[in-house]
Parts: sequence; C-alpha cells; structure tokens
Amino acid sequence: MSNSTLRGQQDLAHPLYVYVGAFVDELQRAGVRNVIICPGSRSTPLALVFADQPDMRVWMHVDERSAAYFGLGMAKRLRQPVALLCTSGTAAANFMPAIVEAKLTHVPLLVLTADRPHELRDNGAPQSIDQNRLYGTYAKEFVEVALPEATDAALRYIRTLAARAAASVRANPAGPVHLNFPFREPLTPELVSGQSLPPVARGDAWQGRPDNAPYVEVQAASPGSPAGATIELLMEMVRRARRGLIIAGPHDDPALAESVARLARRLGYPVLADPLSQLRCGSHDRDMILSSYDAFLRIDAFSESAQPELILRFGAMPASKPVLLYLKRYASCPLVVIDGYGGWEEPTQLASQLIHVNPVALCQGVLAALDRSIEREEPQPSVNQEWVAMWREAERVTRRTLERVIQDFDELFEGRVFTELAGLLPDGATLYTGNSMPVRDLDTFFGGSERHIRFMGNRGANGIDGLISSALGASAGAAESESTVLVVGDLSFFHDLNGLLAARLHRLNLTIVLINNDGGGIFSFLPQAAFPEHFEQLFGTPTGLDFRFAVQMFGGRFQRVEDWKQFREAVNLGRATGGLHVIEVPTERASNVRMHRQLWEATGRALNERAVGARD
Ligand SMILES: Cc1ncc(C[n+]2csc(CCOP(=O)(O)OP(=O)(O)O)c2C)c(N)n1
Ligand SMILES: [Mg+2]
Repeated sequence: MSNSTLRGQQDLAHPLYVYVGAFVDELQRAGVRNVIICPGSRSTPLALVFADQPDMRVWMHVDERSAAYFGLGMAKRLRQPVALLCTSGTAAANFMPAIVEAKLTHVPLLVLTADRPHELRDNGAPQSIDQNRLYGTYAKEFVEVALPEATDAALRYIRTLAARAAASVRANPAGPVHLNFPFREPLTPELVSGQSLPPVARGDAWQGRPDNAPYVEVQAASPGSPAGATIELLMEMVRRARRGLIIAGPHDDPALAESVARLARRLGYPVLADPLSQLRCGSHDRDMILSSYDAFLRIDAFSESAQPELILRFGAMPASKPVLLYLKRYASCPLVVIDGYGGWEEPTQLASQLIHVNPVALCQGVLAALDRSIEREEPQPSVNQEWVAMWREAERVTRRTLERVIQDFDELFEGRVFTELAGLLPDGATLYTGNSMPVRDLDTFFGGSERHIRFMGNRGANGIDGLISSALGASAGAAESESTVLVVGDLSFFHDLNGLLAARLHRLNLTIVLINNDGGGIFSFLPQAAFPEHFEQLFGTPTGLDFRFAVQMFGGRFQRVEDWKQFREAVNLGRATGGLHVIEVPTERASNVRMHRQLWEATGRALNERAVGARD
C-alpha cells in the first residue's frame, strides 16, 4: 500500500496499522475498488488506511442506512464487491435494511463494522452493542476478527481473511459477508519519529505476495468439472516446478487413490499420504506414495535439503505436525489447496491458491491436459529423477529403520500395534483409529499394503468420545465377511463404555485393540510434561480400571496380551470367531515417549549415514 499521506501523521509501523494495512492491501489485490465510509471514531484505523490506498475510491455518507443502500446499488451495477465501513453501535444496526436486500438479491457487499474490544462489551461502555452476528442469517458469513497484532502469524491470518472474504461475497450465490473488527485505543498511535519498521513487519506476510498478487487466489470451479482456466493455471505451475510434492490428507473418495497416483507418477511428485487419505493401501500404483514422512521430516538435515517449488494439497489437513512445520519452513513455496467441499480446509494460512473443485475431476483434468499437450508436441514437464529418488530413499531408509528398531524393544511398544496390524488385516478390512496417540502412531507405523484397507477416524473435531459406538456403527455397515478393527486408548475406551451395548444388542463383530497406558499418554509428549507437580492430576489422569469386567459385562471376550505372538493370535481369533473382542495391550506412558524418541533418533542417524537429502 502507499503510505503517502499517512506517513508523517501516523506511525505506520505500529502493529495496529501494519495489521489494518495488510487487510486493506489484500482487499485491493482481490479487486475491491470502492468503499462507502460513514464517519466515526472506532473505525478510524480502517478509514485512514482506506483513504490512503490510491486504488480504492472512498465514498462518504453520514447516514449509515443510506450509505448501505448506496453501496448496494453500486455493487449491483458493477457486479463487483463493494465494502461498507462504519463505527460501533447503532451505526452498524442502520446497515441492516440494505443487507437484507443484498442477501435476497445476491449482491456482494463486504460489511466492515468497527467494535469495542472485549473488555468494553456488555458493561455499560458507551456506544457498545452486541455486534456478534448482528445481521443474523442475512449475512452469508460472520467473522469476529482478531485484535490487531503485527506478528507473522497474525498478518498471514488477516491477509487470508481479506482474500477469503472478498471471494466469499462473490461465491455463488453472492451476498453480504460481515467482518466485525475490535479496535483498542489508542486508535491513532503517535508518531515515533525515525522509528523503522519492526523486524516482523519486514517478513513475507507483511509484504504480501510478489507482483501485487493476492495472498490467496480463490478459484471456484464447478464441482464436477474444473474450468479450463483452473487446469491452465495448474499446467502452468507444474510446467515450471521440477521439485513438486503432493500432500494428501483425510479424504473418503475411493477414486482419489488411482487418480492422484497417476498424476504423481506423471509429474514425478512424491505423495505424503495421511492414512485417512485412503492412498496407502490398495491395488493402485503405490510407488510414489510415502508413509513415513512424520519420522523423516523431523530430521532437520532432510527437510532443509528438500526445498519444494510447488505443493499440491488434497483433502483435509493431515494429522502430522512435521508436515505442518515443513509447510511453514517453506512458507513462500506456492501451495495449492484443492478443497472439494467449497469450504476453507486450510488452517496453515499459507495457501497461495485455493480451488473449490472435486479433486478426482481435477487430477483427471490435468492428466488429460498433459495428454493433449503431448499430441500438440508442446514442452512437457520433465520428471526430476533426483528429487524423486531423494524422497523415496528417505522413505525406504526410515521404514526399514523403524521396523528394525521396533523389533529390539523388550517392552510392548504402542506403535507396533500398527506394524503388526499392517501385516494381519485382510483385504476389505476397516481399521477405525481413535484420537490421541493411536491416530499419530497409525500415521507413522502403518506403512501400506496391496490389500484394500479402509481407514476411518473421527478427525473432524478429534474427540476421544464416541469411538466405540462409531466403530460399531462402521461394523454394522460392513458385510459379514469384512473385519472391523478399532484401535483406541484407555481413556477413549472408558469414555464410551456404554457404547459396548450395541455390540450385544445387534450381534456385531468388532475387534478392539485397547492400548492401556493408564491415562492420557499424549500429554507426556507435550511441554506440560515438564511440570511434574500437577502433571498426573491434570493431564496423566490414570483411572486404574480393570476393563476386563466391563467387557465381560457386555458379553465380550477380553484378552490382555504379553507379547506380539499373543497379539497376533488374538487378532486372528477375533476374526475367526466374530462377536466382540477386546485385546488389551498394556503399556507404560513414560517408556512410550522414550521409545518414540529413540526411533526418531535412529531415523536421523540412518538418514545422515546415507546422507539422504544432502546430495542436492
Ligand atoms: C471428548 C474429549 N475430551 C477431552 C479431549 C482432550 N484429550 C485429547 S487426548 C486425551 C487423552 C486421551 O487418552 P487415551 O485415549 O488413553 O489415549 P493416549 O493419549 O493414552 O494415547 C484427552 C483427554 C478430547 N480430545 N476429547
Ligand atoms: Mg491412554
């Protein structure tokens, strides 16, 4: 943004103005050109920055009701989003009639209301009304915007929010979107003469994307068939990027595996496949599908050398934290998120493109475009063999190391449940996995197989409740010959003990692997573990329960195993006899953390010895 008139009057390096400046800059990049402003004090930061933005035309109106109708008429005539801005209180309420009309006639109005900060709400402070969802169902979306901050994370957030809101008012059916901005005084912080921008303001997020590009380019292709322009955009990107990567998160369309695998092979883009993407198992080409990234992306030397030029992400956000950190490390790498649901499954605030399209249709569209370009003898994206080899070598070394070191553990190791199940589950089985450590261990320790295994989990809200019932529901939906196995922690098991009744009532087949570390094992991996005084009471929360009696009460068979041979026999027995089987794997929280760390260290050593990743 140009700071022409404001410089000298305002300290633009102040976090408030860095933040609001990023927001307005992003609206401008998204094509918003007109803002209707009504006078007021609380809205000062936005008003000043809008007035200072040379590509933005400011239209002043005293009466908010007329202002909003004026904006409505303009947005209708232009078929373009128009922004409205007012101060807090009844000013905002006066926007209502035009917002109603905009909703009913699909007019893209971006409604910005300034508000008191949270400490001045509902306590008699002047000009303060409840502005949360003020326009009710007449706004397509409402966002209570975060208080201004100039951290990198906050600036990514506010840029993403602006791009998203500008796309959302336009998205079919167009209509009003309401953003409520709390501002804390001082609203015009004083100039500190000679002060330079704080370091964070010089980061990527403050600058925005190069060449005045939007922070996130939102493409709403029709769900069934991606528009030609979307395919063209991707073709242009893949032609340029020789170090490409695909990340596949939770997704339940069985057709995705085949098309992503073909695209990956064709482009030479390795695929980091979350188990719930359904890409790890099956008869499709699995050469490019990687499953041990959660371990090898922790190794700094590897991640450092694996700088990508393009990332395509399908499905929801994967569970793996190292994947998230890898994305953050390469924050300026183009990240294309393909979101088939038309929402915003992009929590990283790093996406440069967000495409609302069916992922299978998109892969097929790109593959067809690649075929056509061969026929036309156009230059082809060439596979970067060295890049592919580096990732596959990391995968091979890591998987081998994990499997070898796991064999040497004397105690029962929680992760081994999944290496064992990978060998035991028959074709057509469903593996339901509980939250907390089980879903993370599934990610690291269940490689892949040619057999079709359906992976399920409750990863929408990640609750530790209802897992027994969910898995029993899945079992009820399966054919008699298809096994269903649930792997769940002891607190999750306790949480849904009542759910066991359904197995008895409906004569269902379910094998439950109950990983019993007597409490919340996940917390031992978190910084809370460094506070031993209250750790067990608040986080560890052991119950000391013997679940045998509960299982027997519900008519199930309970077996506590002492070694992996017994485990294998128990899983096979469950399959052979049907009914409800609970196999308890007793483990210990402290040693579980130790063994995980040993595995990550061993992976690091093995990769470093082979200098995987170091060659380019
Ligand atoms: C309904 C619900 N309550 C609380 C939480 C917070 N929480 C996340 S993991 C966890 C501990 C789970 O323990 P357990 O099921 O034994 O798995 P472990 O951590 O031992 O692998 C808790 C309490 C949650 N996710 N859902
Ligand atoms: Mg537990």
